[in-house]
Amino acid sequence: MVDIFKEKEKVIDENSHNYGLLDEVSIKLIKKEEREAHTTVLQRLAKQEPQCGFGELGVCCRICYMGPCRIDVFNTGGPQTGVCGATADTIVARNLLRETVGGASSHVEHAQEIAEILRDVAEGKLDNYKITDKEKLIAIAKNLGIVTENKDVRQIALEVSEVSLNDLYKLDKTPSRWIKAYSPKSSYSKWEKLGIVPTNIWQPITNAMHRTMMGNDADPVNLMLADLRMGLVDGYGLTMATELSDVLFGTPHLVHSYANLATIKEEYVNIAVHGHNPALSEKVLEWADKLNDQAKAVGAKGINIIGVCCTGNEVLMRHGIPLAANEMQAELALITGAVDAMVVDFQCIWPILGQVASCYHTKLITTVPYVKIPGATHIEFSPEKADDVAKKIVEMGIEAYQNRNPTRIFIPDHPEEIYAGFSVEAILDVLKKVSPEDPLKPLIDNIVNGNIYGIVAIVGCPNPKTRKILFTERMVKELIKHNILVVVTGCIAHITAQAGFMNPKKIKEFEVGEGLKAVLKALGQQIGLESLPLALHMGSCVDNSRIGVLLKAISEKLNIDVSALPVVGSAPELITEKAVSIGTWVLDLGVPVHVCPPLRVQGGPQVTNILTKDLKNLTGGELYIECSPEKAAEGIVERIRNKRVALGLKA
Ligand code: BF8
Ligand code: SF4
Repeated sequence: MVDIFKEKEKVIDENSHNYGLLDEVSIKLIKKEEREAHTTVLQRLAKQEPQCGFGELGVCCRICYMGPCRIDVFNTGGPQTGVCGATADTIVARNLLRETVGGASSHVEHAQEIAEILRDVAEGKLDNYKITDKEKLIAIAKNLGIVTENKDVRQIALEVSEVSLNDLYKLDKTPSRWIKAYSPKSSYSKWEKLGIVPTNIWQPITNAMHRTMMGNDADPVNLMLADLRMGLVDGYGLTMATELSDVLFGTPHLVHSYANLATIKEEYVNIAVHGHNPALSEKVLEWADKLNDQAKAVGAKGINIIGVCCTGNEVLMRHGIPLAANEMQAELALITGAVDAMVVDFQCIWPILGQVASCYHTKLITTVPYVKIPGATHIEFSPEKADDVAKKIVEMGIEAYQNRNPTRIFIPDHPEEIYAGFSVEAILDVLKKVSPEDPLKPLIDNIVNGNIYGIVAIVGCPNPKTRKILFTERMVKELIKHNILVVVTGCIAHITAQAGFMNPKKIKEFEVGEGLKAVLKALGQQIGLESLPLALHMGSCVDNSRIGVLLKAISEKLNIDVSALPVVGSAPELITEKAVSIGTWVLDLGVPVHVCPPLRVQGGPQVTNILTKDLKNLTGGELYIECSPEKAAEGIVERIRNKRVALGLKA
């Protein structure tokens, strides 16, 4: 059950590297890292293997000091309960809920920071940020039930920020306005029946930590309801963060750019932005522009900003900044020897970056008071100080550029061309060219006639375990053969960008179903491309909310449940608790969710049953665990086929 990645493994080299199917450039950089930094992700992974089977199955508990305890799920005469009497299912459910809390907390705190900036801008306390997309602000206000007539933009922004912050922290028990406004009606009524609609964010989070302490909730079903509620808290965070970021920094529209580490430019000062909060990266971009001449004065051709992980997605979507590296490639970016500064905020910043940066001239700069990394320079960011901080960061990059060691530079060739920026608004703009009055119609018609067999949202992370078998690339290749429209976010967007799925010119290199090919071509030509890309980049991980907005629109237009739509979510290379909480929200919405590596629930038969079977009758969601890319694609297509049959569509 646990040993899932055996199939394609190659021999492990003398430095504990199992390169699997990784490409030559990555292997070259990893070897360089071994020589120059004496650590690599593959080595660190190999040293952990075999990883703890109890942990993988979710039956290890260290919640109290009578433990740690673990359950013998194979019934070989070992313990069937922990010291306190907790069963495998209780332990699994408690662990899962705590994981989901970790992810949801990340997203709601992200949302809160953006909402506070909006409030301060509206109150006139911050003049270094502005309301960029007024139209979107008004649309959000209307969604939230705020009257907009005869009010100026600032007043509307203030009311939106107040509703948002109040929604997060209010004490009364009225339902959250954001959740109500942004959730598909059919899903919402199911949540009401289950009694899982949150009224704020702090209470479910506090309660989850409380109830999972030793000696509290031991009922797996009750715990799973709390888990589903936590998924809604997460969805809240995602949606608020994305919508309000669009107001402040602009709603994404079609952009042309490049992907992979070849976007690092030797003759330029290279500054990498890494993390999640556009409040920081937007300012770094601004100052890179202002200080370009300063970079020229020290002999560089200018400043080149490159994007890493989700911040990379944010600045790509809004400004066309190159998508250089996913989370796992962040250290490889440093290994090129040509990144002069890497500035980070929160989430997905591996601690190893401090150690690796110290082997080069690179300045690693942390900016968030609760995210400090040994070996990094800390310059505290706050929206009030944003300009000073961003200026200082760019200046540090320019200074570091002068300390490069030219003998240590290796930058790969051939950046991959990409088109991105597919917010819901951008997708609708394309569709409006075909059907101005009813933009969803062409999309729905093509789903009905089978040109588009279904939609699969592929989201989440680049796990070294699954990178070695190129899980995402292989799965996408199978899906597009079956006329599946693929939308992507997060680090999966980096992976698909690097693999050529966002380059319309490369469509001919893949085996693509005829229906899908025709639709992408027809729509792409409406906006001057030879085709839309095979993978539509919808943004960062918080931008998964854009997929939620689209699902709501389709389901309400057709007046059918989200769970009936031929749509599946997949996190094929899951790493973080955030991916778990996003997946939980998608299950809440009523959409099947494929994952690999397996969610750590398989040691709890009751919990596994709830997620893989019972949920279908509750929200319509279904957890699907499969760790062969081809089989996963098959299972996903089968689920879509079943939904089509149930709708009476061509199977
Ligand atoms: O939030 S995809 S590794 S960077 S968790 Fe992290 Fe996963 Fe990347 Fe963005 Ni999302
Ligand atoms: Fe063991 Fe129970 Fe304590 Fe967990 S809570 S460590 S199962 S005694």
